[in-house]
Amino acid sequence: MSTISANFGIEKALNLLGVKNINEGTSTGLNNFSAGDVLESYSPVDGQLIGKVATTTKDDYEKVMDAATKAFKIWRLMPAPQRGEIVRQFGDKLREKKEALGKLVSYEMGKSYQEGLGEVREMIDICDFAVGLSRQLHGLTMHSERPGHRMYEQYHPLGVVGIISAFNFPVAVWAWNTALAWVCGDVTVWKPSEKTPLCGIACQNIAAEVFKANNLPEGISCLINGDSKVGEFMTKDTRIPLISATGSTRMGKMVAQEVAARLGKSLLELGGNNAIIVTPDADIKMTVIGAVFGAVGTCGQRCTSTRRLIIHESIYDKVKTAVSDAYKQLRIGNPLDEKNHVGPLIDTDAVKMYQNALTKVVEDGGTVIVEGGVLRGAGYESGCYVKPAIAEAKPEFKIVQHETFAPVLYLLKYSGDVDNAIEIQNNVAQGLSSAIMTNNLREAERFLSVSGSDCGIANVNIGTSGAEIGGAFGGEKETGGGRESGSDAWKVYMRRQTNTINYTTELPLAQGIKFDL
Ligand code: UN1
Repeated sequence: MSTISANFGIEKALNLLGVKNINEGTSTGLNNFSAGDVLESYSPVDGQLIGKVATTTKDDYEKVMDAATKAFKIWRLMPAPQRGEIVRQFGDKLREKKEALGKLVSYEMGKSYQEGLGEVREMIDICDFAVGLSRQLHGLTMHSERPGHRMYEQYHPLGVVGIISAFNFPVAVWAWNTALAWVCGDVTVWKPSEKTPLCGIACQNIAAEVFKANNLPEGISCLINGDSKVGEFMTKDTRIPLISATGSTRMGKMVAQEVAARLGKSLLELGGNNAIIVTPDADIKMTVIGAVFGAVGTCGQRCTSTRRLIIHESIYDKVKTAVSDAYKQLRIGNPLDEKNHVGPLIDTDAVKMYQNALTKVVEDGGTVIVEGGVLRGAGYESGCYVKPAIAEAKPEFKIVQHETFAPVLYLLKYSGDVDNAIEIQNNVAQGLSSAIMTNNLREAERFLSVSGSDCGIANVNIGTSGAEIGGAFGGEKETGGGRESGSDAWKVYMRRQTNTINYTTELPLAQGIKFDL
């Protein structure tokens, strides 16, 4: 183990989470099935091998599905508020292990420890939300057109829900899905990103502990590991009525096609190309905080990261200077060290994509105003640390239209009124998150109106990232159209049934049809 892991308590955290010394490729988390190929998890923080995890073979997968389908038959019979009680216990376990899990997230994925803790907090929040929800899985009642008839709808669980999640939120996005799915009566099979398999095992261990303590089958929460081939076991599997997938638009298109081909449902949360509009009435100080956290938080690897600042020409130079000055304060380095703001990118492939974006924006005619570059030397041995960069660009540049998962912020200028900025903002393929900074009520309302932002999330005087769990999370267009987390997102995890009950001795037909025998 490296000094970093020793100094920052990583070994202790790995121990506490049961993910230390699993280096023989033994565990898929559920029942130690036979070992397939081995996934190696290297930390982008210090380049060290943290652990090895066995990938799931087709045979393993069948065993997992067997455990999941059997568990569903038990779980669905438990009253929803009792399922809520299990989720409450799970939330309590997360509270106990918050620091350790936050640390593992930071070490395996590279986000700052503060953001790692924030991610675990997001898991706890969704558990709390789900506990309340477990008493509110309600349908409507409606009046029947026939006398002596009653009509209502109810929601039943779907069955096995497949979850495919990305490296950037290696634990929270799983929890958004599982906490809701579990209270809804579903069981879950999760394929975490192959870049963060230990986070997956740590979560599985916590869930397994709770299910065991309650004499419930571990199959309620299953884990599989591997790349897209393992994901395909699920997308092609007719036993899985819903696949919830988070990741790139490219991945989402493949998942959507495979699931649709068997008429399954998919819940997709894909790429974003999120912008903040800065109008002449913006509070510049707030703009700077929102924009900088949005662009460099999680090293620009949130699907909600701020990629574009659309600034009115009258304040363009002022905002440009203020944001560029703020970048000078950024400390880049080991994310476990709380004095640093920005950690590494996930791997060296991500570094190449970052470099490519900076080359492309210049080729397209843009100007880099805050220089990027890969950091080398002591503390940066993993080769994954980069300098957050800013470039002046034009909205139509190909690279600006593209989501680069890295800390590259494009400054775009608009003139005239706010509708022009909204048009620039909407004129991309993605539609996840958006924001406007303004103290002008008319501009804010126009941004939120029917001809305003076309994104799933539209904020006023807040950046694009950092959504709370209480709202539905997701977006339109190439973002995939799915909604996870709060509001009524739970409905996608259930099947709706309309029930009509006749309590008379006659059998009148609907629509007044006569059918006398
Ligand atoms: C993601 O990047 O996939 O709104 C999720 C946010 C976080 C979730 C991001 N609460 O930035």
